[in-house]
Amino acid sequence: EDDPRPYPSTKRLTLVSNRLPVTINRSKNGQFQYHKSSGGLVTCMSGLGPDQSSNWYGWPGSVESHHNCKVRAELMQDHGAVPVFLEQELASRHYNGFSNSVLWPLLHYQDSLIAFKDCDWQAYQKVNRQFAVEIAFNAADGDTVWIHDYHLMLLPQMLREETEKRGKRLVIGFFLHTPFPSGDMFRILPVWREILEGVLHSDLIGFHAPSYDTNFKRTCSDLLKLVELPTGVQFQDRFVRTSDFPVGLDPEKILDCLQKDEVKRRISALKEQNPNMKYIIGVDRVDYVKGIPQKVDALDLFFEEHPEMLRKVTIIQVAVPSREDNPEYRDLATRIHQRVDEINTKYGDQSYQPINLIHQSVPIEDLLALYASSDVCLITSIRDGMNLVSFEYVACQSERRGVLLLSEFAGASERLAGSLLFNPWDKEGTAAALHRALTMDMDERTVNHRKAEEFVMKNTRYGAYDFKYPSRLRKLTCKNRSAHW
Ligand code: GDG
Repeated sequence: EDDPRPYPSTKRLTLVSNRLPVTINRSKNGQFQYHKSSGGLVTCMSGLGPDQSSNWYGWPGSVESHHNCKVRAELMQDHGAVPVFLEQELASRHYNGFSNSVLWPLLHYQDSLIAFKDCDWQAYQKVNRQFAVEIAFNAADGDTVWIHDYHLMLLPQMLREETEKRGKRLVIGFFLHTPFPSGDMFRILPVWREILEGVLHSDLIGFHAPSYDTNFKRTCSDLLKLVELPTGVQFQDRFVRTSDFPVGLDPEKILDCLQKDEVKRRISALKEQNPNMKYIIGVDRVDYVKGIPQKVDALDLFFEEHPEMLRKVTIIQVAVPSREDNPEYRDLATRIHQRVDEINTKYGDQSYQPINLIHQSVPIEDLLALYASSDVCLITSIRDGMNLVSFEYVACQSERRGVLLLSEFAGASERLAGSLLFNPWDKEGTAAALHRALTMDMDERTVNHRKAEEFVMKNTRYGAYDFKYPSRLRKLTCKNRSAHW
């Protein structure tokens, strides 16, 4: 790993993700406005310093083509972002089609939701090729390119093809933000070979959890008959390193924000509103992988079994709208509303609603005040690559030392010692875990909180990115150079 041979490196890091971390809106007078997007990928990458993230490629969303030049200039100048403009139908087939209706359910073990269409697969290939052509055109020999997530699994291969044509050599890393399933699941995909080989053109492939890394290597050896080693797989004439690199937060940013007067005011307001109420917080995108219906069913059972908890416990569930172009997601939102209404009617009245559903995105100040004021955080993901909400809750709990109730199907469960793990498919077990969390004494909560906090505070951008990822990417790939290039 410490190969001393020099290799060309411009020390330039290019990030690539399907969406840029910036959302574009138009003001009433027609001006373009740029806002930081929210979501897991943006949260975990926002710790990168400006020097390193100065070059980020991605789709900026739909922009009328005659504005492309202006938007490109503004994005590049003010946000270090390089837009890859996609034609609308192509973008939709790539994103709503193959990415979110095939790969997303596949990678999260939801085989009944996979809707494979050849036209979407064609669009996926075209979009990956367009990214490859645009990045290859601008890349310098020796650049490091760090590709993110399941929308761009063909990009490592296509980028090699496009750069080799131009006589350039890149160091390519790929990070998957979702789980990687077992080979038996993965082989459902009619184009499993193309996707696996596409990503295997990386130098280093990263996952959130050791189990995803193991699944990936085992899938490569079972389906492609590659030689599997503890540190990676042999593919064609190169050794591809694979490992787990758990993402982290920037806890200092969160702690600073908690000190803001407006956040403190919100925390006091919540306390004054109802001093004896215990709060359970849930923060999820409205996505079937987050297990919100399972959560609501378990809450129903919990109140049925523990009527003494009524009026003493309130659940605040932030349900952030997501992928609303997809009917599956719209139906899910409707079902959640219906079930929450049923429960509030069954157990509540005008003065008390056990579940407070906030079906919108909330400002970060409100979110942090909610985390800090809650006695329990309930995460019921039926599958989740990592789950950063669990980290954020822990970071906000140094005083209250609330209980993190975490699904064993979230990648975070392999990291956060001190959390209370449960199976979200087991309604009785979930309700029992909830009761245990709400009645746990301070001593036990303190011990548990410290264990989880240790990981969240150490596994920061400094540990995970500045040192571990890009520099390892550069180092680990030295040895491949003679063989591959
Ligand atoms: C994917 C993977 C993996 C949420 N609501 C609001 C808001 N958020 C922020 C949270 C958190 C982020 O969004 C959600 O991150 P998660 O990791 O929990 O979930 P996904 O969005 O599904 O992320 C996941 C992640 O990528 C990173 O690799 O962990 O497994 O599915 O930071 O705070 N932020 C604001 N308002 C909201 O209403 N401001």
